[in-house]
Amino acid sequence: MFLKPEPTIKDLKGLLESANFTLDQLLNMYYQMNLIREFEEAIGAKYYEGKNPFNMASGPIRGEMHLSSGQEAVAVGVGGNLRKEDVVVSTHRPHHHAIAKGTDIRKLAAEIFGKSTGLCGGKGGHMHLFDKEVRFSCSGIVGASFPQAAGAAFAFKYRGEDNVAVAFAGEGAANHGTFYETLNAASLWELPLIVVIEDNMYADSTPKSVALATPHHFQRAMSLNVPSFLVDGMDVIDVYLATRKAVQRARSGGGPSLIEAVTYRFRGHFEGDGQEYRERDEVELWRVMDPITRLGNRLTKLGVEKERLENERRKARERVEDALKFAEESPYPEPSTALVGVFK
Ligand SMILES: Cc1ncc(C[n+]2csc(CCOP(=O)(O)OP(=O)(O)O)c2C)c(N)n1
Repeated sequence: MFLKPEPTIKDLKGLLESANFTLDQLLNMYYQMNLIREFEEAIGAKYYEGKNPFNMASGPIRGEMHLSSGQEAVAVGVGGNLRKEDVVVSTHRPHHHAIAKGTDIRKLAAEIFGKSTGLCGGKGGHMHLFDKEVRFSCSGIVGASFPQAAGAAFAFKYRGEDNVAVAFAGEGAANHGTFYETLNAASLWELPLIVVIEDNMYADSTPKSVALATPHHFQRAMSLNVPSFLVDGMDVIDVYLATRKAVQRARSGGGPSLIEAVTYRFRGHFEGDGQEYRERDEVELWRVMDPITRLGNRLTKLGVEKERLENERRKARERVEDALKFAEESPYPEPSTALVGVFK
């Protein structure tokens, strides 16, 4: 387990001051992380409606479902450094990245419910989100985010735009050939690419210890001359500050970086996963490092009243309730539109 020790309050204040990082920014991150957690937990609860006995083809949300509870700090720490024009390419576990990039959560929820008001008119579903507005996309193909984001980064460089492209991926995806090929090309061509590996230690049910020849992804990236950051993925400040350096480097023509964020998913690989591959105690141990509680505790120590934090949580919950209501009340796509927007 890699986690950085909790800074003392004096260290934390010094860090915020030296990094020119304000309390308001931290509070906004607290809100964003709560928004993601509330969204995911609400989707998780809805997912099980009508699935007794468990059947993926029944209920208001159908198909597979991969949630990211526990990994919010990675999405928010990275997203906090991005502009609307930057590109984010995500994976089969995409909701936290989409929300942190600024996707409208009503349209996101509607897409997950398969409704016509969704991001893709209800035809993509939870794993195939596409949001042209904020330049966000994802797919269920493990390892696909690397070359896709590199393509966007190439386009930015070619056009002389100072935008960056971010590829999120799990540690399992980093064993795919696309990881090496992309980092090699991006390093050679100095592309404004940031590869973020969310190392939650399991690829489906396979622990990283039996699949990776090195404990760290940055070792592999550095062999291709890609500067890398090893961050505590349960600490939004650590993720934010490392990403800031990577983004500055990319925007100023310095080329790609890798961020290795050590994190944990509190829920199974997919909803319905029996999770026999890991001990309950392990999950409980990681829950102690919950990134939202951790940031909340720091904010309290920095003088933010408990009521203010509760207020942020309530605002997040209300926005999620509104989004789910919108999604549930929206119509399904008309059968006559089944072939609209698909390759023929
Ligand atoms: C090319 C490809 N191979 C296999 C799969 C099946 N699959 C879906 S998710 C997954 C595990 C991914 O693990 P990781 O990249 O660590 O991401 P995490 O689920 O931990 O977020 C696998 C093998 C797939 N979707 N695509």
